[in-house]
Amino acid sequence: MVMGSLLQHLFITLSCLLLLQTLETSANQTPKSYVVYMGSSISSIGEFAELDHLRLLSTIIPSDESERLSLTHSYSHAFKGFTVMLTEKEASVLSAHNDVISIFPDPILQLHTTRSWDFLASESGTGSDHRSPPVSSDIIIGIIDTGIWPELPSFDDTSIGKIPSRWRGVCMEGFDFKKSNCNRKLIGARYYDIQDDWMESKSVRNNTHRPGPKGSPRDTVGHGTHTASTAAGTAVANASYFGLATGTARGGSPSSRLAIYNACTLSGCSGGTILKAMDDAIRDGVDIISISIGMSSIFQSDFLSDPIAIGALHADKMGVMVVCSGGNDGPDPATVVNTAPWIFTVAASSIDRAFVSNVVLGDGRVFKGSAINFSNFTRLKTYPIAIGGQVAAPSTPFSEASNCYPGSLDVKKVAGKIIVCTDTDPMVSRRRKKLVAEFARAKGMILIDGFEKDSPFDSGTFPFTDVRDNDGAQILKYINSTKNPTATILPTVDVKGIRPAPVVAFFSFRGPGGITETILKPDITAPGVSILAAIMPENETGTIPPGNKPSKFGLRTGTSMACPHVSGAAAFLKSLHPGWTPSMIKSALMTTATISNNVGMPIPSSSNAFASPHEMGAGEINPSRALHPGLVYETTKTDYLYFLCFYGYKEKIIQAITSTNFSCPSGSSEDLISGLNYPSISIASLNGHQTVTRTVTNVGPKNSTYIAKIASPIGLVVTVLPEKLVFVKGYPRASFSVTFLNKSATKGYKFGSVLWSDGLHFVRTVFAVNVV
Ligand SMILES: *[C@@H]1O[C@H](CO)[C@@H](O)[C@H](O)[C@H]1NC(C)=O
Ligand SMILES: *[C@@H]1O[C@H](CO)[C@@H](O)[C@H](O)[C@H]1NC(C)=O
Ligand SMILES: *[C@@H]1O[C@H](CO)[C@@H](O)[C@H](O)[C@H]1NC(C)=O
Ligand SMILES: *[C@@H]1O[C@H](CO)[C@@H](O)[C@H](O)[C@H]1NC(C)=O
Ligand SMILES: *[C@@H]1O[C@H](CO)[C@@H](O)[C@H](O)[C@H]1NC(C)=O
Ligand SMILES: *[C@@H]1O[C@H](CO)[C@@H](O)[C@H](O)[C@H]1NC(C)=O
Ligand SMILES: *[C@@H]1O[C@H](CO)[C@@H](O)[C@H](O)[C@H]1NC(C)=O
Ligand SMILES: *[C@@H]1O[C@H](CO)[C@@H](O)[C@H](O)[C@H]1NC(C)=O
Ligand SMILES: CC(=O)N[C@H]1CO[C@H](CO)[C@@H](O)[C@@H]1O
Repeated sequence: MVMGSLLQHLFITLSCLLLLQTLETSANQTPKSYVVYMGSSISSIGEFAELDHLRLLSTIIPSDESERLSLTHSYSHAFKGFTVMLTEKEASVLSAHNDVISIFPDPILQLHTTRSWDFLASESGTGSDHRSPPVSSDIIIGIIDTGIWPELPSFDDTSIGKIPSRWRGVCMEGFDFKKSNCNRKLIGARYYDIQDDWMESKSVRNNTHRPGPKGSPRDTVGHGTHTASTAAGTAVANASYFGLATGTARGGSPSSRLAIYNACTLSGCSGGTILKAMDDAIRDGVDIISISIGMSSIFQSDFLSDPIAIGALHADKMGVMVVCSGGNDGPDPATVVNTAPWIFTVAASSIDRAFVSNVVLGDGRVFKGSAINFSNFTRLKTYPIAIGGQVAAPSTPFSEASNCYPGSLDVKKVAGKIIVCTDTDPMVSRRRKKLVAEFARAKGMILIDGFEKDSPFDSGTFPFTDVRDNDGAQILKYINSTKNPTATILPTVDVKGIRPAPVVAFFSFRGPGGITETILKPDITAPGVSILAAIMPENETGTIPPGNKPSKFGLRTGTSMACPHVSGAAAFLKSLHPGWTPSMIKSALMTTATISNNVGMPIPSSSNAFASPHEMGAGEINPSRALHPGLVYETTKTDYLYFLCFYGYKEKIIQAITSTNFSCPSGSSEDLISGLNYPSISIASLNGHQTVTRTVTNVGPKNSTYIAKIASPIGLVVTVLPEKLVFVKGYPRASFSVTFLNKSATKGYKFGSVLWSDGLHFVRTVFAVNVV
């Protein structure tokens, strides 16, 4: 009814716009999906906003294409805007409209599991005992991901209390998903049904083709179930992946509630849909939003054309914390995504567990390999072994066959042998190499020094292992030295207590930020290699050891797995400090992060003996220490608005974002961002000297005195003023300045820290200074 009268109204409006129509019809362009962002939402009445949006749209879409007057999404709770199909020309016309802050093509965002979709292994958690009190908590974590498999024991609600009365969300029914699938743990579930339309990028949206048969909160990918259980899964004893990584599996905050927003498919997520899920989650009443998804590091856009950054800005404004993974495009510098200062950006590290699958040669020598396989080989029987190049298909170069490229192996020569492949070309993933070997009927495969060696590859029942370069050389030498070389690959065993750990993972993105270097990114590191958590039970043949049922737990790797560790830790802090704002929680986790590993040395990365803050941010999360940080940095809403001013957005735009008459300070420039009250410091270009100020809030004992200790890099003089902060009752805040002076530094980034301590608390503020 409403639509009918609206369309009539639109018709009248449109007849007045004859000129514009003619212009538009002549533009023979294919409409595609655009996100239109219009700033803060004043009214929270959704349908009115939608009508407003349609009215606006009717001014630019020609009347003979009125079927295109249809919004894919309308945002109205935390912010205003919509997603719609437009031609490039229409988008350009709309961008000039007064109410429009930004308009950008709906980007494709990626799930942040490892590039090759390897299924990996290990134990969740950080080894600390912070999760011990199993109290029921009312903290709600919103997971924007691929949905949920609700029947798993990780989502059992037996020991959990009533649903918090402030919860305003819903449990949507869908394909194979009933209201009864929600419970006191899984308190909400929504799904968004536009993906198919969007993925096929249909030129005209077909409105009769509404929710597809698969529209459901149910996870058909596995990613969302894993991240949700990592953040807040109920403790499950005796969890394992077919006997590997056995232990109690539990989320970072097992007592918290989960609200599920299924916004993605295996091939990715529409930015407009992520934004819709964020708008819903904020309205529903979540405390924390966890997003293990992001744009490509190659095609990053500015903060107001990035759906996650837009949604997170408004979330923060409403007191909702947003935690994101920073991507898996490491180890190249400046590959971090989700870098806005109001986002908590998480890097990934290994834990102290490895999966060992050894190679035994015919001459009895044993070489250590890394992989997860459920092979039925034993030490007693060996198989012929050959280098890929020795079993090459006709007219295939030796090097291609040695890399086990698709189509490079000769089935007749391969069948029954274990094949040794090298990995000098990262473009062909080990998953594909394994398929190539398997297809050629190899008995097994040994990969020498795989690029993805950080994370053990799950080859299912196919015997596979990844060996280091020097061991690989020995194996090759053995093959050359014998007429009938043989070998076997032993089934995987897991080894605990691996040292050193953690290590910042090879795949984990690196800083500095590509959009601005004035905020240090990543913020923090958490476990992301071979994490054991709930998975959707998979039936694929070749992945399940014979005689087993599909596993309820699985091993996954990526910054996707690190992000929910931090979301869970934040929920844990919030449950014990309900009054803390998102920035206080973030500060507490950052300034108390661990920087040494399990052998008492600085945490390394896959590439360096000491991981730099561009690799690990403030360090590895330590939730129990974060409970009592002593001092915290409160980054205020005004700090974030100043950030937008300094970054270069016009005052008018910032006023529209906030619906206030906010004014930017005079003399805005990007380097001033370094002076905002962030829990770390980044100076994008130090030319001589620069001073930044910070203000800390005492959340520890009322009367405390803190003394500064500075760790300066060589060539820089770093001074803190005052060097002593005295807090008394009633005066919980104190400010200080940090001055960086180039004395004899070489060009490039230098790192260090300012450590405030009262003898009980250690508040570490890490800095990165680029000397130019
Ligand atoms: C819309 O989709 C439905 C179902 O796929 C189809 O039957 C119908 O013909 C389509 N309509 C248009 C206008 O394409
Ligand atoms: C866990 O497994 C062990 C050995 O298989 C068994 O003894 C124990 O009872 C199990 N515990 C639970 C809680 O199922
Ligand atoms: C191992 O399993 C394969 C098929 O999965 C089977 O063909 C083979 O005979 C088994 N080998 C042993 C030693 O059990
Ligand atoms: C093995 O022999 C081949 C040729 O016979 C040679 O090209 C290769 O370098 C040798 N590899 C090793 C590791 O000795
Ligand atoms: C797995 O396969 C079994 C038997 O083929 C079937 O009963 C079960 O429903 C399947 N499970 C899933 C999750 O597809
Ligand atoms: C800003 O708006 C507030 C009320 O919203 C008003 O009191 C104040 O005078 C305005 N300030 C300016 C500079 O316009
Ligand atoms: C804290 O300091 C204030 C002012 O110096 C003093 O009056 C008060 O007794 C002190 N409290 C404690 C617990 O030391
Ligand atoms: C730092 O200062 C020293 C001494 O003034 C100077 O020699 C050096 O070139 C400066 N470093 C850079 C990178 O400009
Ligand atoms: C982890 C795992 O399931 N390993 C198995 C590999 O295969 C051998 C032989 O079949 C089993 O004994 C292991 O349990």
